[in-house]
Amino acid sequence: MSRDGAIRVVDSHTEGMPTRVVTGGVDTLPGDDMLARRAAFEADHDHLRTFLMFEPRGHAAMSGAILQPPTRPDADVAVLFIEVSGCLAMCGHGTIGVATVLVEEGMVAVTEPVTRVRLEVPAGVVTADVEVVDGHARAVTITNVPSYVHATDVELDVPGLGPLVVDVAFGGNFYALVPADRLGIPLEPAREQDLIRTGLAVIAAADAQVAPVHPEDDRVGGIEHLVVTAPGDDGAAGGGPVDGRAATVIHPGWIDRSPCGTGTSARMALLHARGELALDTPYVHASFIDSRFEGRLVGTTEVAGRPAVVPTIRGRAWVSGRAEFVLDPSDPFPAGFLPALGRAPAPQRR
Ligand code: PYC
Repeated sequence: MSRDGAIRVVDSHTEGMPTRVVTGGVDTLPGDDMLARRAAFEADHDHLRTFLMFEPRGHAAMSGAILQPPTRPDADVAVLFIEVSGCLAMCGHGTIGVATVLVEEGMVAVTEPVTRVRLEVPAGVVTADVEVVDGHARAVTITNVPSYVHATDVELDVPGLGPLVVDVAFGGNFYALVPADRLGIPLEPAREQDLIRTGLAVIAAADAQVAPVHPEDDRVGGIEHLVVTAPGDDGAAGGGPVDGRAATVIHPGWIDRSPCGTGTSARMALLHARGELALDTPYVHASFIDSRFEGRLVGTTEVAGRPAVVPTIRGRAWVSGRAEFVLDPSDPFPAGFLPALGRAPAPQRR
């Protein structure tokens, strides 16, 4: 896997959140499944992630997906999700971005009105039903991995904040969830830095004090995300009514521009467990920039004996560019830098 060869990407954004889809230039990773391949990538190729995600080629809220051949017969394409924070087990906005790119670039057989793509991700297999009109992707509904509540009303001791009660749920990744009014910070873009500062303290406390591990695979665990929630409203500012609002704070320091597909799944699992969201009921979730996903719980199931739900998330992505990334041997920043996240722009090679 050479970084000196060109890496081909198709850039997209899902409801405002980027997915840089790597379509060529990265070899097939070793490993029997996508969690093993994720471990191999983290051990030997993480420089490719920082090369593509960090500045000057990316930015503090960059995220992406590396396409791979599947390891299992029930999937069409495999995906490794990369972002500034690391490699995710699952990513909802990224899945919508990947499915859109596969259709728009003609990388799968496209059928109208719906093209179904089965994607193998580290957390399992998710299906993406792409609504296609005149050859173009108009919206994508993903059926996520089973989601469940890990713990409710956990009292954390958050340094600098004191005791804080949160819930923890799994929606493809583990999420801590807390109402914004409990933090005393409104979900406004102008309060982004306050949300990030406080959110990171809560994430660190939740990760250390709850330390969740998926009961079916201990390679999936830890908390790197916090969904700061707010109730629904009539959408008077435009865009129509919503059932809930959220800002998803992500380690090491950014906020999802989309309503976060896996975070929406975790929130819907929690609402269902509380008797506040019935099956087959649309749940419109708005991000902190007011972009929307429509979630829905389409069934119940079990995860290692725990009650779980099957969420779907419907949203839209747009292709925004096509590029080839190359590394000039004299480029002093082969692994990128990210001052916003404390990764200093010190030259890494001269
Ligand atoms: O949409 O699931 C999501 C997601 C995870 C991290 C950023 N977006």
